[in-house]
Amino acid sequence: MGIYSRCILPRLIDVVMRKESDTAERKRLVSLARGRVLEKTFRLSLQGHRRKTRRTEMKRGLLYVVVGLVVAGTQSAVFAADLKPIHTQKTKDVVITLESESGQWKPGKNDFALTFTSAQDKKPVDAGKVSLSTSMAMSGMAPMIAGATLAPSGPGRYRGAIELPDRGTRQVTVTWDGPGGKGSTKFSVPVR
Ligand SMILES: [Cu+2]
Repeated sequence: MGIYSRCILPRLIDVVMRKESDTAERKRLVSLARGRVLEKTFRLSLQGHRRKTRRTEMKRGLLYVVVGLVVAGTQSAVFAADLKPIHTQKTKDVVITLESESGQWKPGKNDFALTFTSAQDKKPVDAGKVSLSTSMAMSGMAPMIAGATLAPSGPGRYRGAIELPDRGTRQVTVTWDGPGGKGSTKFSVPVR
């Protein structure tokens, strides 16, 4: 977690995302931004903003909102046996099902499960190292990106959690690399 969730994420939600009227100002500042302190210093003077951004090492113009969560082992109690599908993605070799208790993603923290089954015989597939990331295009700023690291929780089954700061459709990318093969696929999921 750290600085992103403590400082940047709340600011992003309060300052940037709920104020459509600030679009022009936001664009101006984003073009001056050199890094991650952009949102923290949003309300300070431009002078202060420049001084602070100069200290950062990230590239000019980049604004990252990256929240990676590893929740292996700590969330098993959260899940009941019954999960509802959010999305089913068929690829050539595997069928991937994204599930959660409610069957949909909402703003905030979302626990979810991913299952991999063979497209041929419907058996669980050991997908090895699995990752899931989401991005959302935002006007006037760099895309919002959030990622989750997944932990195995049974044959062909993985669990993770992701923090999604706001509503809107996410482009979801799932990648896997295991004895059953490797691959990646994209689909979209609404957050509502
Ligand atoms: Cu967003």
